[in-house]
Amino acid sequence: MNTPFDLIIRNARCATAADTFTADIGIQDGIITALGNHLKESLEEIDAKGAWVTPGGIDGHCHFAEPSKNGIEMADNFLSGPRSAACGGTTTVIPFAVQQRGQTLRDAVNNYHRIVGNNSCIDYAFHMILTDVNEKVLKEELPTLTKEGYTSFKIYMTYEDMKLSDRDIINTLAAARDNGALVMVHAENSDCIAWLTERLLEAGHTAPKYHAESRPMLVEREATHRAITFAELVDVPMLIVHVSGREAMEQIRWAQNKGLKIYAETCPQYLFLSTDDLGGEDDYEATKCICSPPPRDPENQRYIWEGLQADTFSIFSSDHAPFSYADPKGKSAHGDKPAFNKVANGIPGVETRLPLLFSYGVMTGKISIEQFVSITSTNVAKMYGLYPRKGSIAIGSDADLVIWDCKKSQTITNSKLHHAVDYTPYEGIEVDAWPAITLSRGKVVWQNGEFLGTPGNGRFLRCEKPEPARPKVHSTPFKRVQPS
Ligand code: DUC
Ligand code: ZN
Ligand code: ZN
Repeated sequence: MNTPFDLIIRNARCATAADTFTADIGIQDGIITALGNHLKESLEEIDAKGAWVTPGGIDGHCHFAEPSKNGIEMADNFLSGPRSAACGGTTTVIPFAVQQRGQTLRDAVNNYHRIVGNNSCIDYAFHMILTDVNEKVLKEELPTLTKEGYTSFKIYMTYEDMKLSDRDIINTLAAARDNGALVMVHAENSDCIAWLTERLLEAGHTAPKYHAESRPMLVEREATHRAITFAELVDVPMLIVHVSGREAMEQIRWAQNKGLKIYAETCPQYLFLSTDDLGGEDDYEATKCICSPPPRDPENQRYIWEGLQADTFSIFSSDHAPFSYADPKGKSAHGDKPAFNKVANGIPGVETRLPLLFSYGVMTGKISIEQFVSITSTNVAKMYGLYPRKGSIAIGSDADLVIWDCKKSQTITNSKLHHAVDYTPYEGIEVDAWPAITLSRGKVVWQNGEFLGTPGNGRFLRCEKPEPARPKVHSTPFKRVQPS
């Protein structure tokens, strides 16, 4: 006999970006085909017993297996990265196909598809990183690739081998506008960083803590404002990625209040790590927390929370950039006491992103569960043209779902994670929520602490044109955050 469903999740306390409701979720062929009470007949059932069920997380900013540079290699490939994501409740990842200077975008994208191979256990799309925006790239390749489903392009304002000139940024924004693509900006002032780095090294300051001194908030604030100015000039929406603190947020709010479509992303490291984690004078193990922009002070952490509460940030991503600590191709590529400017930039976090935010955001009442769903899934799907296939609990959406266990506390420790990195910067932090079950298109990929996914089951997603919701306009001035 044909049953209407392959799977029913019963008694689900569903949370979407808009509301919460209790329902049975009927799934067929990997798609949600019914929401209702007392659904009948299914091949399989899972009783959620009133636990929260959210759309699977979409990590709109993570790096896996980017081609090696200067002998440095990422620890995670497309087996371990998506596996780790799934174990932490993420069901779609959007890593970056990087264009090397002199390379065509087509070559970069084909190369990255080869690297992914048939390995991902969850669905994935690509952003592209643009480093060489010649006429052919902007006039021919970007338009063609946008039509093929690569609709978001990251650009850098720093790093010698990646950064674009102001003129190139303006040209790129204009090409994005003409093709309905989205530009994601890494906003830090390159020359200020170079000038500060030179002086710190001359003074013999090489320890990881000087990484933060070489990239103070003002370098991010200036570049953020400059990028916003270019977007206003060209009249195009833009996303500022990995925003780390108040001064950059102020620029973003200023732009949003002017009615500009400036979107912002923040990441767990700006809530859960601080300059203290970059260690003392001779603490080289603190390379584990070197990322850019760097973690800031506790006051900035509080502003980032405030920005999440006030919807200044549309999305919350991991910026998972996996370099092992003890690996001669990772953080230790320049020995065990590397100068801060030689350390591979980035930290892992694809698996811990959702449990950290659920525990310290939703369970403490700092943000609502609807906000949690928005910034970790729904808004990400809208930002990158994957909505409503992804990012919702709705009839017709893919059955990418997380059933949450909020009943037991656990301590984050690297040995329990599923990435290939030899550490987590969040070691020792207690969390009160973790996915009990993660489903990717109706198939269980994580349950009872066990990875059950199948490499190769993940599909490549062609993104439609981005359609982010308008940023919120703040009628009240920036709220002063009190020290806690
Ligand atoms: N920017 C990123 O987005 N990720 C890792 C390092 C960096 O600078
Ligand atoms: Zn960046
Ligand atoms: Zn990144």
